[in-house]
Amino acid sequence: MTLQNTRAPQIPDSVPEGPVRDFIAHWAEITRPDRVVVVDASDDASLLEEALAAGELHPAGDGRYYSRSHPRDTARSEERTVVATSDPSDAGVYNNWRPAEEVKAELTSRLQGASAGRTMYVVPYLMAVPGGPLARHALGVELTDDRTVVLQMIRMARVSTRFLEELAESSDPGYFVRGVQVSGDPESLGQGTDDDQRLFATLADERTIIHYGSAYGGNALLGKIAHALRLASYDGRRTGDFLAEQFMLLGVTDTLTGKTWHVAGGFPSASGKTNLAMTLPPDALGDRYRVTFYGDDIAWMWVGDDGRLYAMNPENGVFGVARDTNSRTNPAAMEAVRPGTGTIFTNVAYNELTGDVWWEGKTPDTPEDTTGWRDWTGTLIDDRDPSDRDAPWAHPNSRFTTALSNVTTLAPDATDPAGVPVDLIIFGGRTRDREPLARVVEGNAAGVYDGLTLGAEATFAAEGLDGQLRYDPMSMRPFLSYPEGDYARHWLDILGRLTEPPTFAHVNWFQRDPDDGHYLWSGFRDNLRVLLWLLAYREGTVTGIPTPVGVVPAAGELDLTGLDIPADDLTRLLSIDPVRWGQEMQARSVHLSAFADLPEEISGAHRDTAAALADSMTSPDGAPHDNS
Ligand code: GTP
Ligand code: SPV
Ligand code: MN
Repeated sequence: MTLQNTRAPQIPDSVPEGPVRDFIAHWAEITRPDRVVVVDASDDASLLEEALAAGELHPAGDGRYYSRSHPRDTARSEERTVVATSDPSDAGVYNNWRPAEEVKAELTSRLQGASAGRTMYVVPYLMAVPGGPLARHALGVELTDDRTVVLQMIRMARVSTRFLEELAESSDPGYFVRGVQVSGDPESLGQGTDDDQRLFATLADERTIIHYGSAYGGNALLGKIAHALRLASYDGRRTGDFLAEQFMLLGVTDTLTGKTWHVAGGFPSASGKTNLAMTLPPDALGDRYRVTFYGDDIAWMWVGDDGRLYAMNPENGVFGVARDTNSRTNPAAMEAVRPGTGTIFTNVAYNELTGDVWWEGKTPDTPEDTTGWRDWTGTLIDDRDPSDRDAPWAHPNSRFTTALSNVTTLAPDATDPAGVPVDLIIFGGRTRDREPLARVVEGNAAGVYDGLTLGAEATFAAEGLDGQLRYDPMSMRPFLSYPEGDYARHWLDILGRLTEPPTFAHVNWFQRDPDDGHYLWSGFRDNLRVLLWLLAYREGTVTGIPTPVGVVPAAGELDLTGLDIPADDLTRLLSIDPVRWGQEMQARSVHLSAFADLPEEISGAHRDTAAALADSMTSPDGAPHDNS
C-alpha cells in the first residue's frame, strides 16, 4: 500500500498560468498523484516502451501491442453512468440524471488520494477535424492516472501540447472540457455489488467529466463517448448549432458517373457501424463502386451555408469490435491492424511465445497448436478448467485500437474542415424479425420518428445486457444527455433549417429464419447493395413498393449480381407483416408516452403509421405484403 502524499506534486512549467493550470492543480490536490506529466502525441514511443517494461502491454508483432483489462472491467457500465447538472429539468428517461452538487461531492470524496503512487497524465486533445466550424466545442484536457488510457487516447483523438498554448492565447481560455479519469483499484471497487464504487459522471452544464473506476473504452477514454457524444450533444442543443450522434459516416462513389454520396448511420453499440463504414464493395460490384471511410462511431452534424446537412467525424482512430473480423467480413479492418500500425489489441487471446493474437471468427477454428496461447483473462488455454473448455478465448467485447491514418479506405477529404454533405441517414439494429432489409421513410418527422423508435437487441458492448430487446433512440440511448422530447425537437429544428434534407431509411442486416435461426441476409460487404438501392431511390431511378411502414425495395431492383441468395429468404427479407407490426405499434405507444414534451410532429408520424397499418389490415388486399 502506498502512503498518501502529504503534498500535491509540482505541475510542469510547460502548462501556462490560467484555467488549465488551475484545473490540474485542483484535481492533483484531491487525487494526490506522485507526479504530473504533460503528454504530446510525439511521446507515444517512450510511453509504449514504459508500458512494455511495466507489463501493461505485451508485444503483438511488428509494432503492435496487446493489453488485457481487469476481468471485471471489459465494457461500458450503463448503470454506473450519470449525467449531472444543476437543473432538474435536464432529467430525461435514459440519461440517469442526478443533481450536480451531490455527484461532485460523492466523486470528490472517492477521489481523495485515489492516484497515490501513480502518475497523473495531462492529455490535451481535440475531438474534431482541426479548423472546422465546431472545433471550439472539441477542445479538452483529460487528466488520467493510467498509461494505457493515454496510449489509447493518442490513437483515438488528436493529442497535442499545442492545444494548451492555443487555450492560453484564446479569448475564452476557460472554454475546454475538463476530464478527470481515475482507474482505482479494480480489486476493491465492488463492481456489480450493492457497494459499487464506480461512478462515471458528465457534469454537462459545467463541461466537466469525472470518471472513477474503469480503465476500459468509453468508461475511460473521455474524449470519445463522454465528450464527443454526451457532452457534445448537450452543447449542440444548448447552442442550437449542431447534432452529435453515435453515427458512422461513409462515402459511396459511382466511378461510372463520378458521383459521390455520403451516408450517415445510427446502429446501437456493436451492431455494425465499423463494419459498414469500412466495407469494401462485393467483388462483383468492385469495378464500378468505391466505398470510402470517414468515421465509424461518432458524427457531428450542422447546417451548411448551402442548406445541406454537413457532417464530420470528431475522432482520430477506430476502437473496433474484434469478434468476427476477418479478411472476408472486413478486409479493410484487417488491413488497418496490419504490422507497423501501432495497433493495440485489448482482451483478445494472446500467444506469449509468438506474440500472435486471435479472436472468435478471426479464423473458423481456434489455433490448432495451443502452445503459448492464453485466453483474454490470462489463463493458459492448456490449463483451463475442463468446464471452461467451450468458453470463448477472446472477450466478446474485445477490441482493436488503430489510428485513422492506418485505414487504407480513408476518404481523401476525411480531414476537410468543411465536412461532407449527408444524402442519406439510416437507422438499424439487431432485429431478428419484423424489420425488413430496408425501408425508406419519407420526410423529416417520419425520419426522426423512425430514429426514436429504433428497437434492437442489446449487445455485449454494455455490461450484462447482451440479447435483451430494447428501444435505443437513434442508437443514442446510453449517450443521451438531456430529455428525449427536447432531443426530438432539436433534431426537427436542425432539419427544418435545411433546403435539401437527407433521405431517411431503416435497414436490418440481422433478420433471422424463424425455424433454424440463420441470418437471412449475407451482410457485411453485401450491405452496399442495399445502400445503392437507397441512393437510387433518392435519385428517383427506382420506385420500390410502398407499404404502411415505408417504401421497400422490389426484389428486382436490388443489384444482386454475384450473390447467391435463396428466393424464399429474399422474399422474407422484403416482406412486411402487418400483424407483427401492429403489436410493435402498441409497444411504441408505451415507449413514446414516457417522453415529456414530445413534438406533435412525432406523435403525428406515429399516428399516421398506425393508421396506415390499420388500413392495410382492413383493405381487401390486406394480406401480408409480399414483394417477390
Ligand atoms: P461499437 O463500436 O460498439 O459502437 O460497435 P459497431 O456498431 O461499430 O459494431 P461493429 O461494426 O464493430 O460490429 C459488431 C459486431 O457485429 C461484429 O462482431 C461484427 O462482425 C458484426 N456485424 C457487423 N456487420 C454485420 C452484418 O452485416 N451481418 C452480420 N451478421 N454481422 C455483422
Ligand atoms: C460503444 O460501446 O458504442 C463503443 C465502444 O463505441 S466504447 O468506447 O467502449 O463506448
Ligand atoms: Mn459506439
